[in-house]
Amino acid sequence: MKTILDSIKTIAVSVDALIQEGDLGYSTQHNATGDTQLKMDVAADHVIEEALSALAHVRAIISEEKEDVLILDPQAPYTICYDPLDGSSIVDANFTVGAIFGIYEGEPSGASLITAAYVLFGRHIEMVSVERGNPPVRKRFVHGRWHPMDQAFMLNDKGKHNAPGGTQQYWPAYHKAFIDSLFAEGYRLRYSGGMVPDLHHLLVKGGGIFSYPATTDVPNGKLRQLFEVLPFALIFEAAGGQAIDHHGQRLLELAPKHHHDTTPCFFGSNYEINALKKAYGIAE
Ligand code: P6P
Repeated sequence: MKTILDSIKTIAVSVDALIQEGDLGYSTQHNATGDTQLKMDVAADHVIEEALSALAHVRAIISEEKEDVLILDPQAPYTICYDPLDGSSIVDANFTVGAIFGIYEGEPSGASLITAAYVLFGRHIEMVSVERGNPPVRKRFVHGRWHPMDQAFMLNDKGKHNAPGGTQQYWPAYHKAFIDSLFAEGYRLRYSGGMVPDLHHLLVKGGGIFSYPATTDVPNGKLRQLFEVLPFALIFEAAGGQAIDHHGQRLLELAPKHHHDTTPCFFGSNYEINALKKAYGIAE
């Protein structure tokens, strides 16, 4: 696992250089979800594919930017699912974007996710990783070295920040009432449209809630299970928080039928997640 995480560290430097070069033009290609790809999306995906393909013990790699699975070694144990440039729609505004990696042992699912990592291409390159275990091994790579995260990035029981995703006009009424109730309690809005910085912000600030509900325009949610949702579910549970879907099921209990499946998702501190369950009529 160290080799894979060290490879992601090296990948981070290369992708950051692509972002700094800043070719914001659109390619002529579309990803599996139908989004038009930035040339930067395609270039970042290529960098990551090359780096991960050189690793041992990797059965397959699956990119959010590509329809198909790339099989490398059918006898190897690990499948790496990644979103090479999450939030590329906000990179032209010079917002912070990120990359997300899920390392699965066997068929990718919440249960087989063994390591999650994300990279932030912000003021400085930062990487956070969690290796499943009891306790989980949580590490942060910043300013050129790995830092153990004993008490850092642990969520308080209740936070102060509310990161509500999705198009509000398409939210169910009970979801809008829930979001408004948090603001009525004095929560501050912190939402950039980039999943990685928005969730990292909650981890750094000790809690709150990020929500991307089922909406009338995306009834199964927008965020992809294998590349985005499940890695952050592992990270948030390791930080003492909760990560559930709109039925109240732990996201780490999901098993997508297709590798591009999405899900409504909620990540956050216990108080906020329990309040959401109540608003959604989910029995505790
Ligand atoms: P919305 C970026 O496109 C992304 O996939 C995530 O990074 C982000 O959390 C979400 O979509 C934002 O979606 O519909 O709130 O703009």
